[in-house]
Amino acid sequence: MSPADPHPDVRPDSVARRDWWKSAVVYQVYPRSFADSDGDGVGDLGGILDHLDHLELLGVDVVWLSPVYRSPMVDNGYDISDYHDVDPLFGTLEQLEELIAQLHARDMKLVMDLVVNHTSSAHAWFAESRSSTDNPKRDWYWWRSPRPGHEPGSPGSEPTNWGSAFSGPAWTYDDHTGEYYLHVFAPDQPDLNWENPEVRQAVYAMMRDWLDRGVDGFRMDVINVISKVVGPVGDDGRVTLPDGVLGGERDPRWPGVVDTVSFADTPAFVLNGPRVHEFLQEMHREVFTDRPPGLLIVGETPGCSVGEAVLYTDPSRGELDMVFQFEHVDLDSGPKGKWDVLRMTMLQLKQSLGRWQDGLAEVGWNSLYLGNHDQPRCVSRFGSDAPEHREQSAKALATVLHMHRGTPYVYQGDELGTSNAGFTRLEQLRDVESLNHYATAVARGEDPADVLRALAYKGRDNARVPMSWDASPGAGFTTGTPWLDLHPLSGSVNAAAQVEDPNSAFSHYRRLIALRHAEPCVAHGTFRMLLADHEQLYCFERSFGDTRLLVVANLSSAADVVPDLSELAAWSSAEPLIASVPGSSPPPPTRSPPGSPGSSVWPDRAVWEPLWAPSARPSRR
Ligand code: TEU
Repeated sequence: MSPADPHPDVRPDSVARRDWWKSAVVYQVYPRSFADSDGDGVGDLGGILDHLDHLELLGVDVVWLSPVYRSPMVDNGYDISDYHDVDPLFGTLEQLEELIAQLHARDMKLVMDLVVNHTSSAHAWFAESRSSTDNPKRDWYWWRSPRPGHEPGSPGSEPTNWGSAFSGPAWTYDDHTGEYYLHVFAPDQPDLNWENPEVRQAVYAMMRDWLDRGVDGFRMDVINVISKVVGPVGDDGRVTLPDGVLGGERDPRWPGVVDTVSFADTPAFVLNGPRVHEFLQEMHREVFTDRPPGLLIVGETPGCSVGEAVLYTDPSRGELDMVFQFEHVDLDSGPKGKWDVLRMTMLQLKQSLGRWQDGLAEVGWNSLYLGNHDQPRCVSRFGSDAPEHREQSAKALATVLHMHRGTPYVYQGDELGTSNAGFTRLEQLRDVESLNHYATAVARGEDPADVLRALAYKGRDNARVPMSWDASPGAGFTTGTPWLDLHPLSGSVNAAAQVEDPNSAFSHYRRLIALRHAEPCVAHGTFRMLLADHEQLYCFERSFGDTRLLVVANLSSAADVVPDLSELAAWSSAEPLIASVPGSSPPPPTRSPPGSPGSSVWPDRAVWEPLWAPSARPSRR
């Protein structure tokens, strides 16, 4: 290290070992919807193995595989009944091992999704726990007595007044032993009791087994929910869980979930709980210490503030490498929650992401995402999926995301500019969250058409529509009947139509990913927002040593918005590096010459439109 080196911690040798994921791009595969190799209409491991060329061509470094473990599939695999095996719906353990080997042979890594806040109610641990009040595993889950003075099992007799993220109370009564168990999500997803050291050791042992099998890390589902707020030990010798205030304020950190009309605000008792950092540090010690470098631990952390994220991702604390925060995907949630859809502005998006860039500039690291299997399609939400704008909008959003400081995540299909599915009927939906919400909201008197409109805009099935590989009748996804209808645009918006086309969304993603690999400024440069108050342009500067990059994206629907060059005067002679405008795409980027005055990712145009035409807006303010 030379004394003059301004970035001693990111020299290439240490990058290769420790911080490799700063210059990496992750691709999320939702196996059920990726590719079906056996014609049963459901995607599987064989389908993923068939499409590794697509991932390699795109240039991604890591595959995050949503759960393929044995599961009753109440929540499409986020309800795991056996952590050590693959569900037959998806294939076999041998195929998973084959996938690991083939990804490694192509210089890609595999990060497994892992759900350890809860198991499936069909897991053997839960069967034992449920069997009797004195079973050794009874305390592996949260069992509590009915509220005194109430008929056990009747509404109001739940041990606390917490609501579940998937509608209804967070407790389910089990008349076999006359007690309730806690589930922050569906009743089929009982929460593990992380207060119990045996639970934690069982989880760590299972994680070590997967690392021994060659996986390269984990995406830890709702990992900041594992520590609950507990009260003093009660008469039954178990710690008490406190009631919340009914009708109180919703916790602004997790507006996405929980009906606070009927229930107290659960997030206050389960998010970023008192022992979460202790548990994560223990997990890190027990699972990752003494392993060769090259592993990745990313935590899904709804309701995580910038301050919490710094704690979770400060390398010196040994917890997580990066987190998925939810602030920007809750900008369109109103006071009544996720389905109370608000219009948001591009300025809000910019301010939110900008705050996270600043907040993690010195310590910690951002995961960068605009969509995943739980979110609507990013082009329909943050851009415009109008026919005349969709492709440009998708590209511009990609430019903005990939040029931020952090590790970008591409959700399957986003690289094709896939939009929302345009659901119009309840029968088109499959997701437990959406179906439960519809039933609950309509039962309490909401207009079914309004409820459906909100589900069509924000429902998770949007992201779960099968991948469009080609224009054939099954979209190249299946030869059978797909478990969820194919995308209405699969005939034109598909991989086959895009991979060879230099102006496609796919090629644009390719160039962005290649630029991150080639240009250290993208991975390691500082971030500075420009034109911070501009309502149409998303503009920022990255800087690293002698290299500077300018990113300008017009996220409005107006074609003629141009930056005020007096503010960007220093850039007037910069060479465009990547542009998403058809016909002007430059060749794949190369590293900028040392000492060059600057390279730019300019100009980049796209669109920003109101999310809803006024007449169709399901909820407003
Ligand atoms: O999601 C947790 C989460 O907070 C939300 O995104 C959730 O999906 C819901 O949409 C809130 O409204 C994780 C998984 O990503 C999700 O697929 C699972 O359903 C959930 O945990 C339970 O395991």
